[in-house]
Amino acid sequence: MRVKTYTAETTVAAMSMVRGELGDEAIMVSTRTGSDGSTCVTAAIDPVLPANEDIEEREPLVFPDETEATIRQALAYHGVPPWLSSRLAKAAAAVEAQSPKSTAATCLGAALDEYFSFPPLEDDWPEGPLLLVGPPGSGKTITAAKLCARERVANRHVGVLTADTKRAGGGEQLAAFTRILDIELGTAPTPDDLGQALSADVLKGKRVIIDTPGCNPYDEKEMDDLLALCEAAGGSVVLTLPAGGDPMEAADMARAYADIGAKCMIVTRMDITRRYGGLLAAADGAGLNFADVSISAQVADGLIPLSPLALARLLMPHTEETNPAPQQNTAEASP
Ligand SMILES: Nc1nc2c(ncn2[C@@H]2O[C@H](COP(=O)(O)OP(=O)(O)OP(=O)(O)O)[C@@H](O)[C@H]2O)c(=O)[nH]1
Ligand SMILES: [Mg+2]
Repeated sequence: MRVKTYTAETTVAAMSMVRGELGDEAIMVSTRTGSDGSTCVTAAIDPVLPANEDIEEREPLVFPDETEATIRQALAYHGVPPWLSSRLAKAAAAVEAQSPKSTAATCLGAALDEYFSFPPLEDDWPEGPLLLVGPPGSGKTITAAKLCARERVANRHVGVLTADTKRAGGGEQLAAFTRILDIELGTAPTPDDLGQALSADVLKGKRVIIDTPGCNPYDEKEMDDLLALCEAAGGSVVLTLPAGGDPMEAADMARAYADIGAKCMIVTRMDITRRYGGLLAAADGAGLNFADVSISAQVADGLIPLSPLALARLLMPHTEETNPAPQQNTAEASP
């Protein structure tokens, strides 16, 4: 995205500079009055959109209200794609219009709640076994161990299987945790094995978690094999996706997993990420619900549910709660 700040004596003159250089497609990011009374307008334009992106929401240049501008600016920092940022900021501004005393984070929280779903996995356990899928190293095995630990602590019956015999030590990594939790780990590398394991009496009435091998989402054969495992399990497919990373890449990956049945995602590595545009782009692009998030590599730290307000607070500048309308003049300002 190309972001530029224009300074002129009047707002009209600054807007005219924006239009002259960036055109009518430019999106307002922020406005501020300089110490000398001049007007600084920060505007952004994204280059050529990929052919498959939804462009219906591109709007002509308008002055958003303060909350809308603040939220757009915060979302630009996180790399949220402009069309999504625009929708969220407008929805947040509409919330503010109804309750003007709300902070920008509260308004954004309400907008996120409108656009996304946040069912917490523990309370909203899906039908059938839960398969954890995702690109290599995305946190499937640690997440499986965390889910097992949570079920154990809650005194629920839990079963666990691994289909990951592809990578040396793949099963052993999970076995190290299940031994401590005193849960038997079954191995089911093929769809047939998985079908048989799941029909065994020992798993009846249990919440069953299945760890799968890391798959390249762009490799047709690997994804076909993973789809066969998902079909054999007949359960719910949950994507584990690390936060951070390029938002468009995250959206492409998420779509590939949605194509094999993923309906929700557990976002991992929230603790080592500062920019969250990728997780919004993934949920938006693939129509995924947010389940829990992982904020540590330690199994004992578990998973935590994500609420729209918590996500909004992560997205907004930390000064926002005490100073509801910070005005910064570049989209690169840190939150
Ligand atoms: N900091 C941090 N590290 C994490 C988190 N989740 C997973 N990790 C680390 O990420 C690495 C990969 O995690 P795994 O659970 O092995 O990932 P995987 O998806 O099972 O990997 P493959 O089976 O090889 O595809 C490990 O070093 C984990 O400790 C997290 O939330 N925060
Ligand atoms: Mg693994």
